[in-house]
Amino acid sequence: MSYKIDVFSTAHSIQEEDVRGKVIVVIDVLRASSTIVAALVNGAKGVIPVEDMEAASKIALNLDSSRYLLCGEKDGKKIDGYHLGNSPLEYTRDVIEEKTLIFNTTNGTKAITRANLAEKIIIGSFLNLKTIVKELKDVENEIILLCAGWKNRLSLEDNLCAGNIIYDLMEGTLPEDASDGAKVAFVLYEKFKDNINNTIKTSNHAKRLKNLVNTDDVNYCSQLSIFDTLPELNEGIITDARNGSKKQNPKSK
Ligand code: 3SL
Repeated sequence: MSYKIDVFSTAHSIQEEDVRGKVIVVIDVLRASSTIVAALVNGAKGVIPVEDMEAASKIALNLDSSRYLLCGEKDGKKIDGYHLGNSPLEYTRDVIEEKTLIFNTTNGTKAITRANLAEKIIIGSFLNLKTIVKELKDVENEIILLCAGWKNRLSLEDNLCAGNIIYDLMEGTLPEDASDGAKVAFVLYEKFKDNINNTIKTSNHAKRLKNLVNTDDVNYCSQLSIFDTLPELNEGIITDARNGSKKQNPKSK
């Protein structure tokens, strides 16, 4: 089975014309996509990704304050006045169950909002990788793996995750005519596939986080396919598509 698949390495590298009609998987391993997965696993009603604090405040104004939480980070740190930061470990059931989370992060939620005009947007991470691959198996449209990166620079862990998705989707063989982005991610994954956790630990972003949080976040986000959540953005809110909101794949094989 062959797929048309490309990889963008930063949130800012993608333009409107790159996403139209495509199926987009947004990947921000450290930590936005992993946190979205954890939030849905632990019963959040939905996650509203926003580009910045202004957009977050506007949405909050129209919601009943007992039903939402303001969540996210700036430069890795919880934003002043927000309920939660961006550690997946904060998103425990007792805190977030049945809440709508307004989620604002430096790169991850920007990547999601930039993909807005895509045919379908799903959120990928190592935590739900197998489910993402299963979902992509049925896709006929072009697939874009949109890595969030960090402030317009490539992040190793996002590209590694993209490579893992491609590797599993293509069953370990990449066709010669694959895009450059797919080839780079695939080869990266092939090189490091037996040592994902340690490879992520050596990434720039993991080092950056080390000064802000302990290594538990990195260890948590490196776990492979422990959840079968399928976060999908529909009408501005991300929910688990397995719970009934699932849109048909635009063109299924
Ligand atoms: O950039 C982002 O969206 C975040 O995931 C970055 S951090 O892990 O919270 O620093």
